Amino acid sequence: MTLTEEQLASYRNDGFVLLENTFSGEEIETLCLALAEDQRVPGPRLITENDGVTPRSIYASHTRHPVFERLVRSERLLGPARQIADDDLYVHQMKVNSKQAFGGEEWAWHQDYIVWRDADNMRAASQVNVALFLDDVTEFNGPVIFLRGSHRLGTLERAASARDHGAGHIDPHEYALTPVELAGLVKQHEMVSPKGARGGVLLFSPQIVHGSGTNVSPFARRLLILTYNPVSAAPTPVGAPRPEHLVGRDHTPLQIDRGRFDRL
Ligand code: 6CS
Ligand code: FE
Repeated sequence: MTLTEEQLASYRNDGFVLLENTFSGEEIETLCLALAEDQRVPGPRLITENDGVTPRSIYASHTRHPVFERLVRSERLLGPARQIADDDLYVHQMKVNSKQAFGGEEWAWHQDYIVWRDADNMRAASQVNVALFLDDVTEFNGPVIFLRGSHRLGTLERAASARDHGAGHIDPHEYALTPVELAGLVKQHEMVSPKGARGGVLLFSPQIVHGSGTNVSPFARRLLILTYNPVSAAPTPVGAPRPEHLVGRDHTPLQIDRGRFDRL
């Protein structure tokens, strides 16, 4: 799996690129079974919706389940990320954001890097986000919306109060852009939501402005998001680091795995 010059140019210019039909339906089934098992065990890594029970996010499944441990090394995810970063990578963070049918809640407009900078002392926006569609993504089930090219604006600073966070997962609403900011940004950066069948892979910049709406459709939208970071750019925490399920501590360079996930 090698990105073409056009795909690399899209990532650099737009801040994202979609690679359709990268994993088969059987492979996605395998991953979803593993996800269901992992989600059954409660713990701080499992974030719920406001009802307190419905899964919203689960972090670091690759540290608990062999299928995900292999997935983060998959040539189809790690390969393109290494091409973009041009460096050895480790997993900074892995999560599955599950937007349930009939009510999976929104993710406020935000950039990712500023959160890791403030919470984890990440010194550069050198990460590559690699998202895998575990469900078909349509205009109906709350797709991620990007502001095309907004990663080139760099870090959009937030008010100091936004940094007043605890030691856990930080929901984007704590770092949300204001309506006035958004209204200004969309004049230069059009809204676009990459959609496609389950098994698609979406690479996106840690600096791109993104958000997503409520899922009012009868179809779930589970999105696995891996954040790779160059080994040479691993952060050194100031004070107590956040828990390991949020900030990967294993900085060993990942080796490519060319295997598939349909036969275990
Ligand atoms: O707490 C975190 O690390 C997560 N929070 C946000 C808003 N973005 C990055 C990351 O997934
Ligand atoms: Fe995000």
